Amino acid sequence: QAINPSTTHVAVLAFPFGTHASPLLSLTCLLASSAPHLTFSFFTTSRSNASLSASKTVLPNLTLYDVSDGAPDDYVPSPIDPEGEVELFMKVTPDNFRSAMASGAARADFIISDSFLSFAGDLAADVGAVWVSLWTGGPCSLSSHVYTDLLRDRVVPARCDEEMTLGFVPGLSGLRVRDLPEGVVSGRLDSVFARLLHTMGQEIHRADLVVLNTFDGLNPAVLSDLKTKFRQCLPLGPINLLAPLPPEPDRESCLSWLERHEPRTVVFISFGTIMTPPAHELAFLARGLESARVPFLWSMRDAGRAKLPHGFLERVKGRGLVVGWAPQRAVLAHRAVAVFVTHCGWNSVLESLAGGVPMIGRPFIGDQRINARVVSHEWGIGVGFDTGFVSEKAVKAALEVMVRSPVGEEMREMARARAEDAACAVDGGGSSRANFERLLGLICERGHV
Ligand code: U2F
Repeated sequence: QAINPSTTHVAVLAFPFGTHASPLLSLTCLLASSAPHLTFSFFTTSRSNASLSASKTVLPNLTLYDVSDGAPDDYVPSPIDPEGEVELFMKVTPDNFRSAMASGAARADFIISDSFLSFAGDLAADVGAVWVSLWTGGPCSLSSHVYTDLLRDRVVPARCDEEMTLGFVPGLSGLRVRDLPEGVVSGRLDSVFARLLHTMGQEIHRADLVVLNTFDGLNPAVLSDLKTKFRQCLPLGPINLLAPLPPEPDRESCLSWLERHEPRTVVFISFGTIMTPPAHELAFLARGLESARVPFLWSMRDAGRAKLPHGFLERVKGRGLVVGWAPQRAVLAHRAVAVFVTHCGWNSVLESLAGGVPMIGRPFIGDQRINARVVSHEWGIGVGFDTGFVSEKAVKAALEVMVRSPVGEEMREMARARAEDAACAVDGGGSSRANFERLLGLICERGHV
């Protein structure tokens, strides 16, 4: 598509793994539909483009482009080595983006990138563009990467107490060493992800604007500290409410199944797009669900089904529905759902919060432990299994507390209050809506920050 050089051109660069590209594309769709006279180009890998539901949105001023994923044609991603494909992809950056940008579209006036892609700062500088960096996770995990050097100085893994709290980092006093993403102070500090995130934490302040998928008031202390670190910091989330995606198809009739249940009685279970818990934990969870005798909806990929206890699906027929994919946002907004058993990926956390649903967290990797701790200890809307589902009895007890006890009801009340705050933030006059308008205004005026 030929682009008129006098039109402002916004190039958007996505990180194509996990649920990173999706919030970036929904924000891009909202910008493009709000500024029909500007041109937007969205760059990600062909597989990522194909998987994005918003990619089916047709906007005359938004074009999606494929960039190379660096993998050989016959490459099959390994479920036990998710870093493998990230490594292949990172090896071909930034040239894959540079060549796709050169072949497809006019010079960019704005580059909006996933914060993981720190090289976008140089790409923007090369062409004199404004660099907008979007952190798709929560503010506490961003802070752990911005303060990685300080954390490494203070926390010596060999001698450190995992329970030590992080009071020396502004806003993180409620977190413990054990909550930090691997690669910050523990695990392999030279892994692809550890290096990528360390660089990100050092480079992000160069961005003209940092956009966050959170809202004012949700984690006030850490947010006010981050605001001092960046030239401009615009929290405009939850993006799932600000710029809602088209509804997910409900191929396995989850919503009509939920309709048949009383309000706040169903347990929803999903561990996101990357993780499947180990077999022994799935067995504890399945048996806990069986013995608590609660209705449940479980989104489970094929890898999980094979690990379920023998005869489980037959025994729970009628009470439990196990599906390959659920329309999660709509499920969490449904009044029948009482609690969400989650890995605490940031999108899932925000979707649960938006639906006023408290959580039972079983975090695995990256930012998930921080998110789980924030949910349970800072917002008070969940309980956590941070060392895994350890027994059927523990699972049953957590389910009973969350579904049937006054404690669970109290947490639902608090979650509903958070949901109202989130809805107000994106509503007209709310802080996230105002920050979105500010971003839009800057882009429309081709303004420099
Ligand atoms: C990575 O997270 P994930 O992709 O594993 O998890 P989430 O951020 O929670 O996003 C999962 C999305 O998939 C949707 C769900 C979320 O929007 O609504 N979904 C669905 O619609 N139906 C299903 O049956 C199952 C999921 C990473 F692992 C995390 O640590 C990060 O926090 C995250 C964001 O950076 O990316």
